[in-house]
Amino acid sequence: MSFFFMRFILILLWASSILAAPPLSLGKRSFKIDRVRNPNFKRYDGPKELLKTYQKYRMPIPQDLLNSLDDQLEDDVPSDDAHSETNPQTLDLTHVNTTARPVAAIGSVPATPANGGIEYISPIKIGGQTVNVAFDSGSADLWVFSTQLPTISKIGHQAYDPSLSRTFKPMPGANFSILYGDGTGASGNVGTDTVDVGGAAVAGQAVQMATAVSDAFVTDTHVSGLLGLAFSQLNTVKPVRQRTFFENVMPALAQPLFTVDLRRNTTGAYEFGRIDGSKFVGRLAWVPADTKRGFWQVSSTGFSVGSTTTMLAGAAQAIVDTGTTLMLVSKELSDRYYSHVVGAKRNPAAGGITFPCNATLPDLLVDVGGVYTAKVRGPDINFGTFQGNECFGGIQSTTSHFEIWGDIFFRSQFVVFDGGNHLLGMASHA
Ligand SMILES: *[C@@H]1O[C@H](CO)[C@@H](O)[C@H](O)[C@H]1NC(C)=O
Ligand SMILES: *[C@@H]1O[C@H](CO)[C@@H](O)[C@H](O)[C@H]1NC(C)=O
Ligand SMILES: *[C@@H]1O[C@H](CO)[C@@H](O)[C@H](O)[C@H]1NC(C)=O
Ligand SMILES: CC(=O)N[C@H]1CO[C@H](CO)[C@@H](O)[C@@H]1O
Repeated sequence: MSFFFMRFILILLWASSILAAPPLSLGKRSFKIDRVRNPNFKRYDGPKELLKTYQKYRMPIPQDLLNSLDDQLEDDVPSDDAHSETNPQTLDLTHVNTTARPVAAIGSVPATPANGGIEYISPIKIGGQTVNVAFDSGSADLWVFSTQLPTISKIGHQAYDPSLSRTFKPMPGANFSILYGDGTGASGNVGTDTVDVGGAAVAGQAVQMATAVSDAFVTDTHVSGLLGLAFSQLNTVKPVRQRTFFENVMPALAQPLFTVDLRRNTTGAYEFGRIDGSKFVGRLAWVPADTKRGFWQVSSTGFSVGSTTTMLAGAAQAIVDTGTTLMLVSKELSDRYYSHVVGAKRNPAAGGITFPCNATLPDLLVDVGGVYTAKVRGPDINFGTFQGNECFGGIQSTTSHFEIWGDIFFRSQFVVFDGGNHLLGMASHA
């Protein structure tokens, strides 16, 4: 039924552009994408995830981590020059393209998270073609594998073919190059097409078509692109930065927000335009998000560990990032936390904290915005086996002055990203 409806919308769109009719309005609706656990399980690679996070945010990398990853690094570390592509910029929206048009539609799309929860993937439709992408609240590019890639890079992937789309339009002279830092980068050219995310659709959305992707993306056949949910000052399209899917669809949504429901073992969801009250317990706490650097950033006043009720002071700024697996916190917090874990140590072979896999992990309570205490459940902080009986910590220390709260944090929290009011809403998962 939903599939039928979506085709109906596309045909209407096509017709309406021919007749130069006013924009189609179907009223405000909300949309949902289910996310399910991926059966293809990959060995957990904690050090690699840690490196990815440091590099995504251009943080200093500890020497022992570099040593532990010696072989991979030779191929994967991009140059400083390349890094500057993703350098957070000051707010300047004057060069952002604003001609895309949100279109209300309805439907839902099945989704498949990958690699045992290291990443979560969701299918989107571009010009009617399904592509599985990872949603990333820490970046602002929508790029996908395209048929322009060399055949060998496309094996096992869904490559978007603009020549088969009636709604595709090239954007002459535009190009992009994004490097997340771990070799998971892409570059190519740009066009626009109708992008449908579980029923929420934008006509004329900028779609960045890869003509080159890094090996790490080639080998990860679960993911054929990324959909950035941060703000467009981080977008890498040149000469004119492009607005994100969420920025474009927001005016058509019942509420100007999306919600993130990521779970360790069970199906989760991204929803656009509505808050599903059955997904969380109690009331949502609303926290102002600082978005001036293009990220969803919150402040934290402190934390506590386990059943200790006294919060320890420790002011921090944190970027809330669905595209990062681990949770990077201040060294002070990390040290305090692991002082409660018997056998936890900085493991030179891992370049991060490991502990005996049978260790009991206490909960971490972390303040958000001075108004909410998020409980990160102990068992969720075990990222998985590193070597033998040593497990890699899902919490590691930042080497920068800000923290990155990735999927380890989301496993216990239902999070609302309110783009209309620049707020984050949080509550414990139901
Ligand atoms: C702006 O976007 C529209 C469609 O969304 C596209 O046709 C146009 O080429 C873009 N303009 C620039 C300067 O990027
Ligand atoms: C990308 O576009 C910019 C601005 O139009 C241009 O200066 C640059 O040479 C282009 N890069 C490539 C690799 O085509
Ligand atoms: C964990 O396993 C080790 C070795 O098998 C054992 O010595 C230790 O007592 C166990 N610890 C816990 C908390 O079960
Ligand atoms: C039902 C199920 O898959 N449970 C798993 C949830 O994740 C933990 C940690 O990876 C496993 O130990 C459980 O078996």
